[in-house]
Formats: sequence, C-alpha cells, structure tokens
Amino acid sequence: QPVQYLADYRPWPFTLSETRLDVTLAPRDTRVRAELRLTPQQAGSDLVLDGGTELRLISLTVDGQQPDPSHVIREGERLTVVAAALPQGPFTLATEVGIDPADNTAFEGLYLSNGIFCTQCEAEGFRHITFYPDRPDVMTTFSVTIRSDLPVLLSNGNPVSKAPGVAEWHDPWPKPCYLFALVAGDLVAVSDSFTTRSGRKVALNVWVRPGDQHRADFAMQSLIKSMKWDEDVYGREYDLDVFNIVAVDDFNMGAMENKGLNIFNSKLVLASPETATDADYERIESVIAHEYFHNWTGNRITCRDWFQLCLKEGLTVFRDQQFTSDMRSAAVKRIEDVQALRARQFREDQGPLAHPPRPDHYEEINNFYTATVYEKGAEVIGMLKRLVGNDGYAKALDLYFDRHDGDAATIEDWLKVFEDATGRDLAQFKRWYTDAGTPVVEMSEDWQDGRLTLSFRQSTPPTPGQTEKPARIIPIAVGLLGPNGDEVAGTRVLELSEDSQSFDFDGLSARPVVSALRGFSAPIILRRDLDDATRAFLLAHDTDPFARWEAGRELALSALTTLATGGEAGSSYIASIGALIAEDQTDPAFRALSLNLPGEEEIATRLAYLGQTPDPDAIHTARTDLARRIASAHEPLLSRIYDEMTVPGAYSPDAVSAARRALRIAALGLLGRIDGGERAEVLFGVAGNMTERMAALAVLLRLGHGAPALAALLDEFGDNRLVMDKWFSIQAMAAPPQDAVAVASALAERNDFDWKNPNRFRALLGGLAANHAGFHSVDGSGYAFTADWLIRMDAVNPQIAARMSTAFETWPRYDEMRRAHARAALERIASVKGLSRNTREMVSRMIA
Ligand code: HT7
Ligand code: ZN
Repeated sequence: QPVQYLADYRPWPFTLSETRLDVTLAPRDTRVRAELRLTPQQAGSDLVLDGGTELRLISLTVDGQQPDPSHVIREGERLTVVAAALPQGPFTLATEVGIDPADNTAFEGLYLSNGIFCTQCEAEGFRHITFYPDRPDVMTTFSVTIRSDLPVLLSNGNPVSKAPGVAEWHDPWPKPCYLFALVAGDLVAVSDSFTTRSGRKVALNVWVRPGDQHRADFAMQSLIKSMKWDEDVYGREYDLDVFNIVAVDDFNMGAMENKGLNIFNSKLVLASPETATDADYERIESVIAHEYFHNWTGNRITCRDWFQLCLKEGLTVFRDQQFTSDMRSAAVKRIEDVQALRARQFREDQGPLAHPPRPDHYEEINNFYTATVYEKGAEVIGMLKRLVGNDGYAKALDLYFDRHDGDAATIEDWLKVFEDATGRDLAQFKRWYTDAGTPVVEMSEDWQDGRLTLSFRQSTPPTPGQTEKPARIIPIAVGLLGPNGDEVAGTRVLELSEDSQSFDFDGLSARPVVSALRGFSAPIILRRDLDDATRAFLLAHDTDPFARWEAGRELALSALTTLATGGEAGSSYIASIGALIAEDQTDPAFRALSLNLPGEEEIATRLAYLGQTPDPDAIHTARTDLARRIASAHEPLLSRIYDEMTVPGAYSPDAVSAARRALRIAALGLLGRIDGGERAEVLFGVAGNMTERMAALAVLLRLGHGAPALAALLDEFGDNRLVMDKWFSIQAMAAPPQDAVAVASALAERNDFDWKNPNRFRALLGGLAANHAGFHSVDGSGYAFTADWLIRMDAVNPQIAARMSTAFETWPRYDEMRRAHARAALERIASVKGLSRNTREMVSRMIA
C-alpha cells in the first residue's frame, strides 16, 4: 500500500444504507455472510471493497445474481466489481467468505483469545472479516446474526432474539465498520443498571471469565460514574438499552469503544487489592470512562478519515482527564498528565517520529495511535478552552453535538464550531493541529519603577518534513508572588501570537517573583533563567500546584544534570524537598510526586535538550547518589512519614488512601537506599495489597535481594496472568543496569513467557526499555535483544512489533558507540524479508 495523503481524500461514490451480517463461528472455518444495501452516487463507478488477502471468497451476488467472473477482480487487499456489473439504482451485494480466527495471531479482525471469539476492527480490521468499504465515513445500521454453541453471543446495539445456538442483534445507530464488534464465549457477567436522566433503563454487564467476577466490580462502578458524569458535565446521555463490556486476555491496546460493546484488555477491567495496584485502579477508572465517553465523541460523531483521528481521541482523552480530575485530585491529575506528556509526547516530538496531531500522510495508520494524536490532541483542546473560557467551551461543545451528530467530521468542522460559538478566529490556532514539534518559549523579565515587563520569544525546532514553523497562539498563565510569598496578582493568561512579544504589569510596590506556565497552560518548553534560590522560593510558596511542583522538578533536574556531567550539586534541592515533605497539611499525593526524583530517561532528555550527549551510566549513578543523599539527610523525617502513612482498615483504592500509600512508598524507595532493604523486606511480607508489595519488590530488586520475594509471588500468583505480567516487567525494569539484559534473556527462556500474548511481550520488552541504562548498555546487548524479539514478533503481530520499536526512537541522541549499535539493530530489522508495513514504516522513519 503506498503512502496515503490527506489531500487525496474523496467521498466514497456509493451510499450504504444497511449492513446485514450472518456469522457462523468455528475456530478454523468461520463463515461470514454479508448483505450490503448500496446506491451508486456517481454513474459509472466501480464498486471497490477492502478485504484481506486471507479472506476465502465463497460467493458473491448482485441482487441475487452472480456477475460474470471477469467483472469481479481481486487484487491485493481489494475486491472490485466493475460498474458494468452493477445496476444504476439501489442494489444488494451479498458475499460469503471463510476465515480462520484460530490462525489470527495479529489480533486484528476476528480472532480467538483463550477460547473467546472476539473482534478488533479499528482502524482497518473489518476488512479481515468480510469485503467492505473499510473507511470511517461510510456509516450504516448493522443487523447481526451469530451462530455458535458458545453460551454468550454478543454484538453491537440491542439484543433482538436469543435461542440456543443463535443470537440476533440490531444496532439502530449508523456507524462505520471500525465500531463493529462480536464476542462469543463462555463468559459470566457482573450486572447492574443505570437509568438515564430521561428515564431510559440501561442494562449494564461486565463480562469476564468464570471465577473473575469479584475482580469486575470496580470496573462496573467506574462505568456507572462515567455515565452520570457525562450527563452532568456534557449533557450526554446513553442511547441503547444495553451496555456491554468484555474483558479478553489477548488485546493489542488498552480497550476499544465498539458501539454498545466495549472490548477491553483484561488488565483494564480486572482488579482486586491483592492483584492490582493503586495505579491500576486509577487507570481502569479512566479507561472505562474514556471508552464510554467515545459513545458521543467518536461514535455518534466519528472521523471522516483516519487523518482526523485526534478529533475523537484528543477530545476523548481531554474528557477522561476532566473526569479523573473531578473524581480525584485535580492538581495531582494535572501533574501526572504533564509528566506522561513529557515522557511520551515530548520524546516523540524531539525525535525522528515527530508528527502533527493531524498528520497529512501515513503509510500504516496503526502507527499513528500515538501520544501526539492522543495526549497532545488533548492539550490542544485544553488550550482552546483556556482561550475561549469555560462558557465559550460549553457553547462550542453544545454546537458540536447539535451540528455534527451522525456525521463523520473533520478538524475543520471542530474549529468552526468554536469560531461560530465564540466569534473567535482560529486560523492561527489551527497550526497546533498541522505543525509538529514542541515550541520553545524563552521568557525574560525586566523591572523598572513599579513595572514588570515579561518578554517572550517563541520558536519551534524543525521536525521531519517540516522546516518552517511559523508562530503559534500560545496561552501562558502567569501569576505574581510578593517577597513573603503572597499572591500580588492573580493568574492572568497572556496570549502569545508573534515570534516576540512583551507584556507589562504595572503598579507593583516591590519586584515580584513570577510564577509562569501555571497549570501547564500550553504544551511547550518554557525557558527562563532562574537561580536555585528563586526555584526554592516557588517550591515553598507558589499557590499554583503545577507551578509549585515544577519548581521542585527544575531544581531536581538541574542538580541531576550537573551531577551526571561530573559537577557538584543537590544541596538546595535536598533542603527544599525536606521542607516540603515536612508539611503535614499538604496533600500526601502532591508530596509524593515532589519526592519522586525524575527518571533516568527524563534526565537524558534534559541533557540532550541542553546540547549534551547523555551518558546512561553516569545518569544512573547520579540519580542513585542523589537518592541516597536525600535519604541520609532526611532519614528521621522519611522514617516518620513511612510509619505514619499507613492506611488503616481494609484496602480501598480511593484517592485519599492511594495518596497516603504513594507518599509512604516514595519514602520507602529512598529509605531503601540506606537501610539495606530492611523495611522493604518486612513490607513485602506483611502488605495485603499489591501497591505496597510491588513497591517493596522494586526496592529489593534494585539491591539485588529480590529472589525470595519473586519466589513467593510466583508461588502465590503463578496462574494469574496479570500478576505474572508485573512479575516479568518489574524484574527487567528494576534490575541493576549491568544485569538487565541477562535478566531479560533468562526471563525470555521461561515456559511462561507466552510472548504471543501482547501483555506478556510488553511486560518484558517494555520493562527492559524502561531500564534506561540497561537498555542502552554500551555493548549494544539491549538493542540486539530487543531487535531479535521485534523481528520474531513482527511475523505474528505487526502492530505490537511496530509499537514496541519506539524503544529505539531516542537513539540519535546517544554517543557514537551506542548509535552504531542502535543503527545496526535497526538496519538488521529493516533487512528482514517480509517485514510488515507497520514495522518497516517505523524503522525507516527512525533511520531516515
Ligand atoms: N479507539 C481505540 C484505538 C485502537 C485500538 C484499540 C485496541 C486494539 C487496537 C486498536 N487500534 C486502535 C482505543 C481508544 O483510543 O479508545
Ligand atoms: Zn480513544
């Protein structure tokens, strides 16, 4: 398939008013009969359908007649019925194909996961089920009959009938085929109901394997909260009689928003205190919400084409972030989101894979489900909201739902509703969607006669294929603090729109300290010359939680980068952080976030940004040493925190309890540097929850004392896939760097390294990639090991191989030796005969 260009978009020359599917399930020979009700829109158009090369075409008729064989042409992933064989008015195309779900290891289309038939159709999986116009702008109602002896047979929409061996479903809401789903298996449901504000009673089910029911309650409660929140905050009601969620073990991503039948990776549904961490619970709540919110932002209003992916994903991430802020601590959520954005999206923007939130070309769309499309897409909406205000945002969203319900829309449509609802011209703002790269904004201050002048200069470094980067609209939220820490001017949003700009603050009696980029008001890098004393002041006094945390982060990063390049630093940070964590009234989650040192990857990114070549071993040593110094300097305080932050009573994943545990384990991580792992060993033995056990295990592994704890976990949870995924990943992640590749290699030899399962593969390979100094071993062993496995995975599951290949995306910033090893590994992957389009595109972009 050649490169696809946004500029080449053309509407499909037929309309499709109805799709009927009749599916007879069998592991090796499933039969799919499809009836499509079509009407030509342009005389003389051939009917071109998508269909995988593996589909066995059994029959094809047009209005019940078999066309002349010369009028039906199969070429690659296309099936064409030439115009001469088609009526000029409406007609029915009927096909029957045979497919082999048991052989489907790519988990795209219809496949078997542990005895459960399930589907994954986004982005272009439906073409592996039947011949079809597999594009999101073709929307139709679906009626589905499923034939199988399995007890539970599910599809989209509302149930029509169920008898032994057969079930019928009808989805009245026109949808593109990427939202189609079918599930069949021996499943049990945790059930509840939700009555919408207009009185529709919706049956809710979370379907899991028998025996897992007790781990599905939290997912159900998360769903109910999401349904209520979307009514209260966005006025969006659910629109079917049932909402089903199914958990499956083999799944390429987190979850999928199929209409009325969400399918989830089991790790995002199943949770119990002894198997799931606080982070798992928070993630389950947010992903259940995310998929549910797609019902409006994605399903009722979908995307015209896949270039518009951030239309649904950016908005739905933005909505799920708002939801989590409302359910938990808004300040903590914002800091977590910024950390994730910087770790994943800034990394993308600064490397060879940089692309805009709305790309204008791609080879393989599955490679564009990225942090840029999702998380930066959400940040862009956050900026829009900041620029037009809460009322403007609410009006624009109401207009969006009114105007585009039932549409396959574009980013232009989205911006137009904001323009029409608020009167604001968004032509320049649109660059956030079309231009790649993270803008760098330099801020300087001038103080004269009671007037403070803030001057800004913005620039965006070039990215692949985009050298010119005109100025963007950038909202910078600023507040001013007086010498005693009082806020002398509340938050004001400065709007940058030119390369250079200045703003005055008049009538000030003393020179204030500027708190800038409050709430991380734009996804940029803000550069300002601040000394440690001013950062320490902001860390002590800033009233904006993000800016406060950021001041501490900057102090830590400046110490760590100095230490990693042979300098002396850290005392200012150590003193400031001690004062912060001693603040008993401050949210423990905030204190925990501030106490956790930046990771090694983040330090490397900062060094690269400063124009230096990061040395992974020196970074590791610098971070370890600083952690040890913090622990020694504050041992009594950390020890008190560790003892006090226990959570009495039965485990609960709520935000308040989780915050206490977060601070407790942050203290444990530091104390483990000086107590020989004594506390961690005790905690691992007595903790009744996975959060504390995993934290304790990480401490023990770092010290090389993890064997007994690992054996205990294996004994207790050897048959629990989700716990075993953690068991694999933590070993690769927390191993001392010099052992990391050996540890990963030994794990890969185990019988329970079921590598075709995406979670298990990600656990091991992702765990190693997260061990910064281990993955970037100077002998190239981390790269070689990863390349071996990517090549192996590519032959069975290209999506997973391509996604995991991003472990290499930062390779150009390292030293010559490492670069040579990385390039060799990438070239070795590129040289594989029959390499998938997915991995080929990723690797060639990385070595371009
Ligand atoms: N819209 C979904 C994205 C998706 C996906 C999910 C599972 C497996 C393969 C997939 N390809 C694309 C998930 C979401 O963003 O909600
Ligand atoms: Zn999504």
